[in-house]
Amino acid sequence: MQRRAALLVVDVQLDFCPGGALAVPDGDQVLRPLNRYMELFNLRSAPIFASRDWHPEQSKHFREQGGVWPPHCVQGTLGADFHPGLRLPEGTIVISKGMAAWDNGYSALQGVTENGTPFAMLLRRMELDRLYVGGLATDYCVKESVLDALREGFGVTVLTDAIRGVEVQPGDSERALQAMLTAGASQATFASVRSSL
Ligand code: VGL
Repeated sequence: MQRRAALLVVDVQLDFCPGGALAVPDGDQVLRPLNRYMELFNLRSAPIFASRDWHPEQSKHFREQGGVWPPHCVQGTLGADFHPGLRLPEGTIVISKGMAAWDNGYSALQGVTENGTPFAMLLRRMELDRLYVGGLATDYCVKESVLDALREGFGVTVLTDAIRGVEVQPGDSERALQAMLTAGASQATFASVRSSL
């Protein structure tokens, strides 16, 4: 593997899993593959980032304020917690996004660490040049994070066995994947990542 690769786990929070406020169909199915990826990256001493939607109570992202989504992942609520089945290794760096009332917060690349460091700046500082990306949801936050990372000049590999989509319209996830690939992302599944990392 490229020595400068990292794993980005996008928004595996209770509100995006079955029973949550904005449940992604089969969203919890990403847990098992992502746990394997995290174990692998951890073994290879590659950094692991976990993004989270971290909205204020009032957000233009929410229906009540003119947005399209039911309230979800409000700071400090249970629904904003990472799914308890997600085994985040010690040292995982949490990236919060969507924290301003005007901010949809789709892209993890626009997020910040707990110290307030912009994620993209941190990636450059750590001299990372490729992100392996899985999580929720394929057609929103995964897609926007991947497109943004590509725009910022990072290589991106989409982990197609570790993503699920909201599918507001049937086919949204497949279209999102095609858009990511067209923009320059690669795709991979566990066996090939393990042998190349
Ligand atoms: C997301 C819809 C609304 C996501 C966030 O994490 O993909 N989707 N907000």
